[in-house]
Amino acid sequence: MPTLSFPDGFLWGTATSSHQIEGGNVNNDWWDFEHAPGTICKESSGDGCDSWHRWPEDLDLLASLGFGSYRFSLEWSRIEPAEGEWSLAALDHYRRILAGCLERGLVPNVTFNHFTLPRWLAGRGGWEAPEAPERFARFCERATGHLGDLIGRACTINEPNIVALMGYLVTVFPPGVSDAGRRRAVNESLCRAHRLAAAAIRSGPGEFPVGLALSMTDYQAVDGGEERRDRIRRSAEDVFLEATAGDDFLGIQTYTRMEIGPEGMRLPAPGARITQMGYENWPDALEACIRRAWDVTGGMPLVVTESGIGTADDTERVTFVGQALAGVRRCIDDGIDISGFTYWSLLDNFEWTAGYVPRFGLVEVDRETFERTPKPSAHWLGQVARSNRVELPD
Ligand code: GCO
Repeated sequence: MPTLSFPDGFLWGTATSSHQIEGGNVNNDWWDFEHAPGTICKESSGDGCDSWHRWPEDLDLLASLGFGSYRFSLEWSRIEPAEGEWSLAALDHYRRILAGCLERGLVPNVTFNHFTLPRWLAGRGGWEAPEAPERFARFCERATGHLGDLIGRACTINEPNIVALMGYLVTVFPPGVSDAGRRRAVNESLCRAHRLAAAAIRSGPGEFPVGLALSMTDYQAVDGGEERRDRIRRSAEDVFLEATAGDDFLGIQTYTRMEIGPEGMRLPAPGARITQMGYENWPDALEACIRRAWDVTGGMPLVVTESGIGTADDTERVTFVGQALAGVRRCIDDGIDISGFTYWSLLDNFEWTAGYVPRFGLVEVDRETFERTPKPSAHWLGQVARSNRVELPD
């Protein structure tokens, strides 16, 4: 059995986001999107995994499994429920989670925005509102003032490229429109929001790395699709990679590859292995995206802030992660500065329009009792984290 060891200090963690696990986030744009008449959302986020109440259990699990870090997000709509009105109780709640991480030896990686916007801002046009980047930066400043001394690492915005693409072109995120010009404008607004937010977070208490969490896909040109691929990749990734100049690190979030011919994106070939998300099971995508991020940013320090698979077959999860990690190890061998791997996700949770169907979790959650049951993959990856080594099947 081949064994891959990782450098000392390599950080193993898992990730979640507020709207996907907390439950009861009724004051944001996603809640409205889930409940709109004729919505394409499969179901309401509802109670989530009830992590608003059960977070100590989540942290206990993580620590006892052997992980060293936890990535979670702040719910803006709870902290600033109306414009300029700050909930100290909500900030204290997140402060307790941060302290809970530190008590258990988990490095807390805080995401300031993971897809959801407070209703008051969404009502004014969300990221299209001219004041949105400044309002976001003000939120970051306020939250960092309350929490910064306990933060271990910060991501400003989660996958801004997906927010713009899915919300303003593909129609599966709020506000559900398809308009290339508006998508471009939202791209710009999000890049600006990232830069203002990074500066705001840096100016507060605490000393920790600040960066962006970017969704990256292994876009592969086929049959002469190079030009088309480059065009797609430019607005989907490159404009954001450029906006990371001056950051402390880049968070890479990769799930799959996509083949692009001269006519555009292709569906997976017949016979390809498909995940519950409808895209291909292609673990090597992670290595390709790490290498590209390293090249395009001219050597920015990297962390995998998300990678994982939606599957009902937990054995497939272990195989997928093992193969993805072999790619990470090859990148390290080639001198790429990559210092952590964060599995998406700790829990089976609310997967946006797809509801609770896709199973990304290392831990199963009973939908009625909220009881958590670690899957074999949780023990496997926890052991990897503990030993800093991966035993790959032959
Ligand atoms: C994203 C988000 C997560 C998803 C995960 C699985 O990458 O889209 O960060 O919220 O749940 O990616 O699709």
